[in-house]
Amino acid sequence: NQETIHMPASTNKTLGPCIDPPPNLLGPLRVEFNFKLTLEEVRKEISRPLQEGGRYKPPDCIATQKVAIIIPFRNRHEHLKHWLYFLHPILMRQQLDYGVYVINQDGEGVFNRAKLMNVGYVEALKQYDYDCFVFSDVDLVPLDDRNIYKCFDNPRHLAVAMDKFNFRLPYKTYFGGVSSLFKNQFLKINGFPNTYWGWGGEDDDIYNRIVFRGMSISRPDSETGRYKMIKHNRDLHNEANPKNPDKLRHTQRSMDKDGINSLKYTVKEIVKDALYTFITVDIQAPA
Ligand code: UDH
Ligand code: NGS
Repeated sequence: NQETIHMPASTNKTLGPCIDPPPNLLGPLRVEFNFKLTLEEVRKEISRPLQEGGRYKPPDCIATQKVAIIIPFRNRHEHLKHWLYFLHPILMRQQLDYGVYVINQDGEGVFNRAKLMNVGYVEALKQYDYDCFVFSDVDLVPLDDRNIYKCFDNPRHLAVAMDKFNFRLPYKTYFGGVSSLFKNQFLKINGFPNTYWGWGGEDDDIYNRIVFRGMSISRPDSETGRYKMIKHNRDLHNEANPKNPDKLRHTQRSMDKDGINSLKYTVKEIVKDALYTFITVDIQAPA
């Protein structure tokens, strides 16, 4: 004698945890960078499920991680528009509880990618209790949505098969492009170096830090980890710095004093767009 209890779905408000893998992924994606939409049109098309500042939570399950996506930035608005257009739908399908933080270097001084990413870590934590940090160049779009923008048991390198490297790693210890670290993994390596001005080497320094702290690198396979890069010329004020390669010989010694514990900057402005939080910072760049 069985009793059936009928409960209308709408009254059952308790959400369960999101399941792994997310059920609505598409796998390989078609990505072309030639669309003519304006940023306003991109906003109209994709901002509806988002909260102000480019924040999202899956509506029907509880995500297991809170993910801050940090983009080091200056003067790449066209790339940012494409990144937002392609990434938001992917991140939503991945059922992430996430926010997008664009860290914009103020002024015309020498660019510093790793220092901007440190700033992103600190500023994102002021907004929400994030436990995972994904660091992404503005010009990289994944070609497979099974490459999940979350954190793993070891620091993760996500951009393992970029088109510009013929869909392979350029070298075994490459850690550039897109990576993710749990908060505790990031703190274990004292964050990223602040002293790599200009182009080159800061990603190798981060790799060294991870190894020196006894961790290894987690990676997707080379099918899942495919990326397309938006083609561009070298930026102004981000020349290859010939001093940077040499600094890599000293990571083990320098990492305890150059990192999140020595970070100094000032916030000039925080703007919450529908699709992202845009934080302009003075990082005391040399002229
Ligand atoms: N970035 C900016 N603005 C800059 C410099 C760098 O936003 O002025 C950010 C952006 O997120 C970019 C990332 O830093 O994706 C990495 O910088 P990068 O794109 O300059 O590095 P990459 O190795 O290119 O991709 C180096 C120059 C390649 C010239 C190739 C000419 N065909
Ligand atoms: C290495 C750089 C890395 C860089 C990688 C790929 O030589 O920062 O090339 O560069 N290391 C040093 O300069 C010490 S790329 O082919 O994308 O221009 O990420």
